[in-house]
Amino acid sequence: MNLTPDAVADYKNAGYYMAEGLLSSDECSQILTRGMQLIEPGSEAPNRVFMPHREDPCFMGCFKDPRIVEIAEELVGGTLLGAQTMFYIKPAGSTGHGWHQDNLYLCSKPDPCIAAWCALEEITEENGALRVFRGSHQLGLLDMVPHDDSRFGNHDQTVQPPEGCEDTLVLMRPGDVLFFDGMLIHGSYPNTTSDSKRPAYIAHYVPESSTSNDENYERSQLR
Ligand SMILES: O=C(O)CCC(=O)C(=O)O
Repeated sequence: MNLTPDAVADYKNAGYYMAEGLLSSDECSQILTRGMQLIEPGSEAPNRVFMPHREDPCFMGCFKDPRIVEIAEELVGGTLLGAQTMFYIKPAGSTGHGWHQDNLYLCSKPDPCIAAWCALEEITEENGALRVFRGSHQLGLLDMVPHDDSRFGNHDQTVQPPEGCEDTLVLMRPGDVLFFDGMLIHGSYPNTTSDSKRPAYIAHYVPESSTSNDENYERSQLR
């Protein structure tokens, strides 16, 4: 067991849990170096590499990393399968990521996916830290609606965050991993720095007992 019953109860209540310093700074540097080698030169920012574990052993190691998988399994209370990985940079000046719920895409039913969002460098308000709406995972899947918020220039539609769910800024140190429920409303504002790439490694897992959208995502054994 890695987590206390209180930590699991708080996750159920809030929809997220932060594991501080789960990865070492050497591991973060290695993942960042490999991720940057996979980014296509000259492609538009923000920039995501989907499923890097399919071509890179370092990312496969992260996908199956027992430290990440075991915490995610304790939080959901059951065995998980691996669904996807992503390497995500949001370079200086990039727009944000509109409010959304990941389970809209992964379609894991009856229980949602869980995300593990790993900070590879310092994540600050200025470079566009994640923001989560505490407790919003309890509201079910909400409609995506058109918006005119220029901060989310890359995305046509967002969820309208409901009142009563605290808008929470998630500041992270390299190696911190934020686990969050696939129904949690989250996103981020632009990177207003002049020099930070705000790099992250993100993985999604689905309960073995749930069905999911396996056309676009995997259902991979993790052991
Ligand atoms: O990293 C971000 O700013 C948002 C990432 C995200 O929400 C996602 O990929 O689902």
